[in-house]
Amino acid sequence: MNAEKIKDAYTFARQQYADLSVDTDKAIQTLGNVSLSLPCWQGDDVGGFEMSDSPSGAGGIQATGSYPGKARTLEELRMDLDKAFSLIPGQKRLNLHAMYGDFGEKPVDRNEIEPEHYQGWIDWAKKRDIKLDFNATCFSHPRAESGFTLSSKDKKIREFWIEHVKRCRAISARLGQSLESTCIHNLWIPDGTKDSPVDRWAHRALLKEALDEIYAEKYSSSEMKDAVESKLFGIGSESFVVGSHEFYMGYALSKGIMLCLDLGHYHPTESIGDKISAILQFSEELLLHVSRGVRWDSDHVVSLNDEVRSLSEEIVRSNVLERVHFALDFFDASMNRVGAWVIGARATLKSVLIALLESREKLQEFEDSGNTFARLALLEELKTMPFGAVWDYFCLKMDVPSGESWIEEIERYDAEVTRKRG
Ligand code: RNT
Ligand code: ZN
Repeated sequence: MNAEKIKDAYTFARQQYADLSVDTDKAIQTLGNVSLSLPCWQGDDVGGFEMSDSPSGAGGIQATGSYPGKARTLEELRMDLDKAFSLIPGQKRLNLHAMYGDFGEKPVDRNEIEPEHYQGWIDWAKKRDIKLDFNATCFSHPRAESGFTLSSKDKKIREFWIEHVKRCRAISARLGQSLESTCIHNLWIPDGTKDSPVDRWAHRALLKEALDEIYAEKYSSSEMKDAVESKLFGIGSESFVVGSHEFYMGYALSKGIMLCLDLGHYHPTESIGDKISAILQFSEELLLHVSRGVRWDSDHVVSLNDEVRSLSEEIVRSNVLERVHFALDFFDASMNRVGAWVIGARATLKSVLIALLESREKLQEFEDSGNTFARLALLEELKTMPFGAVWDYFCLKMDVPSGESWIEEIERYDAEVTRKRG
């Protein structure tokens, strides 16, 4: 579609929304300030660039599929990210994992990483006005093989991982300081067991103790903020996960740090949207891992489904857009990896836009007067309003392709770049 047609369609849509007292210009402006943190690990199947051959798979972190062309080096990963970012509207953030440092030719173990190993990322990000977030990597490592890291009964193993996470927090502070944007450090550990243990208590007590040691060091919130991510189960940790939702909810609230809710980490019928207005009564901020759970996999590429829509609706309706941090979390090795980033990011942003285009005043009126029929009827009508025209206009304004025109850009990149990697 050419620019003129996009503008015409937008003019028409703007009027339709205005009739319902919705200001589309304002929605677009708000959407332009939303930033999503893109998962670097989607670019190479959660491989990382360490010089050692580490086992993968702990806690369900295993990408499946063999689509050709994954990034094999830092340079290739950055190049792929440049391509993805060029097709995603809005503010740019990248979520790094510790194993993606620039380690040169020698092995650097997880308890030896330094801020210097991420200087290349800082330089790269600065040039592009991209902000960075960070994650400790407590999996795909011989010392995670037992299924326990921070909650291991082996003191040496525990200390090794405590040291790693402490360093990750210091690195996060450096990233935030250098790029003048608070870096969110998220902690997810794979700890758990396949079968039911008789001693859940000891592992949780050990995890609590380890976390206390890790978070004892304070950093300025303008440099970094902490989040902890729970999980219901993983492959190989079906019966017991040490860092469960209750565990981390208690921990985060008692320490004043953020909870991270991953959409794939709950019971399938549990609504993550519903949790927003509950948790944020007690916590200042929240980190989200926008993902798509399918059966036992919690990390399919995000699509604009009911879960994601209700999540964004609840965030907008609760008026907490500024207190919520969106990160995407998925890894799919069965399709073009760069395209997967773009699909997930555009889907998430669309969900926010749809929520911003809700006819809030009218719905509230109906609800307050007990008119549940009219509330449901209007919600149903809103579903077929022309939000696509608003989205296309937003993309045009942000100078990224609208509609489906970006698909061929990915196909071209696939043929000309990634497929040639062999
Ligand atoms: C795992 C968690 C975690 C990871 C990333 C790679 O179940 O969701 O967030 O996906 O850290
Ligand atoms: Zn996650």
